[in-house]
Amino acid sequence: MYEVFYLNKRIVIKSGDITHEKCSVVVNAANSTLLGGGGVDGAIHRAGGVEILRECQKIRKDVFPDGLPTGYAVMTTGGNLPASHVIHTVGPVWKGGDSGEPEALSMCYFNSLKIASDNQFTSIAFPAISTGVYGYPRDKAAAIASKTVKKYILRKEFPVTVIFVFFSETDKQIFVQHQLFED
Ligand code: AR6
Repeated sequence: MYEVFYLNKRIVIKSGDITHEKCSVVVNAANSTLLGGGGVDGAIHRAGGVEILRECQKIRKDVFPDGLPTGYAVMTTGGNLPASHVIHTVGPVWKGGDSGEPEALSMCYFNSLKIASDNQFTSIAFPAISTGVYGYPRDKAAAIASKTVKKYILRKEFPVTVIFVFFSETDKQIFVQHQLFED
């Protein structure tokens, strides 16, 4: 289906399977164990292979023995994915919106973008973090994601392109209706 662009085409909105995305780095909506799960996490580990899991296990052992906190992000190889790397971030579980969920979700995007710019990656693809099993309402998540990404990339040269990959056309449309890139 057709793609939607914002901010001089530095933002691309599309639907599809993020594991097929040919970009520098894809973001994984992980859980704090970093050891895999369902949804996009399961798909990334399946498509990327065991090398990703091995690096996640090493990060757990060496840096985050108690698990990766919500809002944090870490990077591994992309294994067999077209993307060379994966950034794993832990989104907030939706509890009604008054438990710091917006700030935590914004941190996921900010910390992932920071890793991408520190590594001078040209392109990064995000799934709709927290909007699956973790229950974050898609309209509210769209506002947070777009505001955070816009603010970041207008100040930075890298990543040049930020791709939002939605699993369905409907999810893409909800995002487009609630994004704040043009504000
Ligand atoms: N490509 C793009 N988007 C996808 C794909 C895919 N292959 N698969 C699912 N989505 P979720 P969360 C969308 O549940 O809410 C896992 O078990 C999906 O439609 O994957 O952050 C983890 O291990 C939804 O919009 O992540 C954690 O335990 C979005 O990705 C927990 O789920 C996120 O849905 C994290 O929950």
